[in-house]
Amino acid sequence: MKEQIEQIQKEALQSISDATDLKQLNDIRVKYLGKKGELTSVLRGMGGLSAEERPIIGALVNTCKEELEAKIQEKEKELEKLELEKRIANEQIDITLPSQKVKRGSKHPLNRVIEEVEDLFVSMGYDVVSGPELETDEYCFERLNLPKGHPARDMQDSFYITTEYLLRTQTSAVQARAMMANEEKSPLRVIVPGKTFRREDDATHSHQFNQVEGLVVDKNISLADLKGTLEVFMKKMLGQNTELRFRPSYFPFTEPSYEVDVTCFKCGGKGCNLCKQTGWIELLGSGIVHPNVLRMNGYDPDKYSGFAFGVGLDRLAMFKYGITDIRLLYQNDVRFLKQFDRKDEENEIKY
Ligand code: FA5
Repeated sequence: MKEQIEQIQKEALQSISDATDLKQLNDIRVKYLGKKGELTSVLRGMGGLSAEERPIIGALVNTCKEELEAKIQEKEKELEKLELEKRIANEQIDITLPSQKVKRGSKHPLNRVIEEVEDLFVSMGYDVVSGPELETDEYCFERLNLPKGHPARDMQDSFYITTEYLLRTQTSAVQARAMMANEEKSPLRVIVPGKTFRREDDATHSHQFNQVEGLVVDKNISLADLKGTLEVFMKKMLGQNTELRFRPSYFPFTEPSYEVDVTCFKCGGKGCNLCKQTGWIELLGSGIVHPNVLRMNGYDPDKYSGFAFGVGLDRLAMFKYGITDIRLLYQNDVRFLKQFDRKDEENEIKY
């Protein structure tokens, strides 16, 4: 029996020393020291020994057990330390590696145009102001010389929410707001970019679109100021060779009034389906602020005059980027939007 114990001890010590992970070590513990383990079964077989042999063998088994337990504990610590080192090594981050490329979207063409327009006018000393998209009849029409029942209201097919509230059809609503908000009735120079809404839908008309309103009120403002401003504006946005056509028109809030057309970018002026064979596309409405509008909003028309314009920003984006259908601007088609990725913008965020 003594040899059997020594044999078990030898084998067990060898297995403990060979163990490479904690699971293996636990299996060894069960195999030799567990309830059904090899040493335990030796103890069970001691019944057949003589009274003299029993304490000797008993002591031998116990010493062997103690030695194996001590060795297992020692090995356990060693393996735990190794596993920790391995884990730390695996989790190590090489901070010198280049980072993964961050996937970024691109700026929407409309936002690009709005930002460009804002930058230009801010550089000319204008303030950028805003007003509500859900507007009152009073500000959208009445304060702009368009009383209830005025036939010119038919020029814009409106989305009325109640009899008093509508989705604003034009950023001109903010003309009245800006004049009313200026309590000192001092000179004004503002632009108003924003969403507008009308019941229209085709390749150049959307039910939701964007306009930028411009309003200047000061002493001695004339048509020359309006023309000069629009020339600078359009040439900056669409290129120095851009041709403008001032066409007499009618808006109840300006007198005289002009619609401004730009050469059709698709056919270069020859006539096509986009420009309805005219060679021109209408881009904005403008004029000299009507004295009634100045008066209704607290300015003395004998002292002050002004000019105003309202530009379709969607149309401007279409010109600038050669987009032939306005609806593309609202469909969020990634294939369309991806075309506006720009290298210089990729460098804006540095990692
Ligand atoms: C107006 O909205 C006037 N408030 C403009 C104005 C302002 C005149 C200040 C005088 C003084 P009009 O309805 O023409 O005018 O629209 C102006 C521009 O908005 C148009 O030239 C066009 O570029 C754009 N626009 C109008 N309707 C739509 C539409 N449904 N979809 C896209 N763009 C449109």
